[in-house]
Amino acid sequence: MTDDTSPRLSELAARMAASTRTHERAEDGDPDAPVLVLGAPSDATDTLLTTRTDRRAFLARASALSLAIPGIGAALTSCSPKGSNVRDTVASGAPDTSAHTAASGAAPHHQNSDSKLDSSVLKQAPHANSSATAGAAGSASSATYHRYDPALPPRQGAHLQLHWHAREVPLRISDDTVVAAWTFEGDIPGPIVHCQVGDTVEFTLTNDATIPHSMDFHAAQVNPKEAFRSVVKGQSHTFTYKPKYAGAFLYHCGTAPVLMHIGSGMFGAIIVSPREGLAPAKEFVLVQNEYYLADLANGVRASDYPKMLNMLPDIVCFNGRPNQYVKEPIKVKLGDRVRFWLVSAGPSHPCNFHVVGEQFDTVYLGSPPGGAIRGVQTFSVPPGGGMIFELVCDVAGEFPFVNHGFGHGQKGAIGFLAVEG
Ligand SMILES: [Cu+2]
Repeated sequence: MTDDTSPRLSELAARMAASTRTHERAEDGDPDAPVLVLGAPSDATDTLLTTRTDRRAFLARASALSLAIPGIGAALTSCSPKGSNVRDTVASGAPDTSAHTAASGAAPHHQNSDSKLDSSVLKQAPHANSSATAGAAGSASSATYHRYDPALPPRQGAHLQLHWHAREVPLRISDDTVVAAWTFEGDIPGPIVHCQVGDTVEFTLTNDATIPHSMDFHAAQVNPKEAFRSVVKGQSHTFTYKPKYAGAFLYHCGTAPVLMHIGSGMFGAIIVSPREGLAPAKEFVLVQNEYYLADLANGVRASDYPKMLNMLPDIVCFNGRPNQYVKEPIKVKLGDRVRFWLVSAGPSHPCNFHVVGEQFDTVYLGSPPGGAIRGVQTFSVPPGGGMIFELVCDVAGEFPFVNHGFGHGQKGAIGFLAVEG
């Protein structure tokens, strides 16, 4: 949903980024060398990311950018798992597709992308220079658009066993845009998870991608160094938790730089219903995110890390596709109670949620059914947060739901709630 005739914020952002960056050519040298540093402009290096090779090198090493994000590296430095609820595979060959792939007798082999250990893995990897861009470009033309179903799926049992794969895919998010996506399970957002307070969530991540990835569930209370550790290509990692509070929670890849991993598509929602239940309603899940995209190359637009740092997105949208619920509205009946479980994935901006022509009779800031506030016009959900918005459709019509920060609404964070009489 882009307008090619008007000035693009992305171009302005790219110019700003170009004026504030210098690069050190790392593709033939030490993979530990920074590929992005802030400093004085340099004519010789401004073109460094303009070729396919350089973009691939940039993306392949994006996970080694801890130099650009102090603190994150330390937070995610690997350690040996000792918790009884965590286990890993250690095989470094083909991806293990088994849901239970612990190899308890072997030596642990854990990596984080920002650690020296992970850098050495990247150095040894046979496809260390490949990336989402390279993998996605080959089949970009065959990427077909599909609407992301916003309906809250039924609760998936008291003991969820989820085995997901981190994958790099070309993903068509609109008629004219295919992004080089880093994903959970091949889509943006990843699958919607629905459980109840006290259920057991047993989660396994297998990494099919070249660079390390990980999983951070905001619904969990666990030791992040163990549960949320990075997983290198071909390995699997399992952890288990029981959600303590009800709510709409973000999950995301936590591998450094987290900005790059969330910004490239590795996020989604886990909905935790309260044991006591809520009023009957038509229930939908909306996850807002931003895209920061490089220029078109080989049919796809890769993620643009300098743009992410500048926080000027090209697209802001619900459930991964700009304006998708304008094209195909969310339909309900007159008299229905509608419940939106809304999560802001960011990576950097909130969702100021509003329904034009309506008011929320109930908004839960967290842990429904307690703590409800009434008669709300707009409420801001911070990046990394989730809230629940309810309204009763007592008037027929087509009601736009928007990010009322209209710069972001204009970039795609808008849809229609069609109330049919
Ligand atoms: Cu990741």
